[in-house]
Amino acid sequence: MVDALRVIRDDGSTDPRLDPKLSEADAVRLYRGMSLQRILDNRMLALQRQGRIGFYGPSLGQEAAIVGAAIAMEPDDWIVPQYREPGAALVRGMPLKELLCQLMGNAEDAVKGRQMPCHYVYRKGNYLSISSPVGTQLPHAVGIGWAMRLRREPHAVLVFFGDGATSTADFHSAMNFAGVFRTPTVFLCNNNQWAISVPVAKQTAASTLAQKAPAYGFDGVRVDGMDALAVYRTTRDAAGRAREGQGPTMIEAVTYRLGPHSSSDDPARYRDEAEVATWRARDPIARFRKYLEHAGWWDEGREARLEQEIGDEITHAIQEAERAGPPGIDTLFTDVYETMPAHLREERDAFVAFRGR
Ligand SMILES: Cc1ncc(C[n+]2csc(CCOP(=O)(O)OP(=O)(O)O)c2C)c(N)n1
Ligand SMILES: [Mg+2]
Repeated sequence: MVDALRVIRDDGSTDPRLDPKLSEADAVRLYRGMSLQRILDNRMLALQRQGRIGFYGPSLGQEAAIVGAAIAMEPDDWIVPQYREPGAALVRGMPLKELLCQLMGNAEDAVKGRQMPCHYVYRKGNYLSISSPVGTQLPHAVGIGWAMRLRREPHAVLVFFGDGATSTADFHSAMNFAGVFRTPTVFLCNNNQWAISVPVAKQTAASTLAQKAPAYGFDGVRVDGMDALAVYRTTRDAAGRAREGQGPTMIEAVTYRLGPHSSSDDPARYRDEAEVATWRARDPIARFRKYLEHAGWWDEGREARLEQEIGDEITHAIQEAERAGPPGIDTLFTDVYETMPAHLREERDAFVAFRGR
């Protein structure tokens, strides 16, 4: 088992010294958020195979490390995602239909089809638009935190990134700036053991990723990322310290990418199924369900109702999103200049006329 902070024991009981003592309602909300992300992933991978969306990146195995962290943040805090965190946007209130419209890049997509599928943005939930290049979100997140300090806004920023991102120059710049200027940043590294086909052992010679944080002058904590309560507790505490002006924390959530990197990847070509099976046995959703059952908050009936409800919501969202058409052709020309210059107007008019023919 991973050498990291754990709260939920194998039998579903919790370590009393570490248990964040969630209410039943909050625990069920967390479970629902994880289940929604899991069911959504499976449905979207199928939708991609049917050609109804172009691309998808699932979060299978990382639900606790994503939803557990997102739920620990306050509504005024910011979330800066990597690209595997639709579950975080959804728990912040992003409507499923809006998420589906982004995947389809249609007229009702907030970013008008200009981003790759899975590059969600949810402005109302302080959920930043995704930047594709690995690691570039880290300086963005630190910059948001620095701006908050300058404006004396007592909020925190949670930034997600992968093990692969720790090899980028942006990781170093962001961690160093955060340490020196004590920005209110929670660095959440989802160490899912792989960066597409590169294993974490080829990513770093350090024995953990969390141990990099002290070199930048702040704490790094290693938690069992398959344990939603461990992730929740650690993130909640780190965000609390950040809001009080005590600076950044790095959390290394030890997880595993149970699925492919994306719908374009076949992990059977580079990793051993036996390794996957070992990690599958630590499934974060099954683990949390055990905890709910142990607390007397869950049973077969509630599980069946939840699955049905989520399945229906997704089906409804797909139907609604598929009703929207493609973005208007003129949107190719908008949003670059506040007032469109004459040459661009001319090009647009010519293009629209050409399309009309
Ligand atoms: C600068 C850059 N190089 C390469 C890629 C292609 N790429 C996309 S995701 C990825 C792996 C990232 O791995 P990790 O940070 O561990 O995140 P994970 O996918 O495991 O969640 C790579 C190499 C990219 N998007 N940007
Ligand atoms: Mg990774």
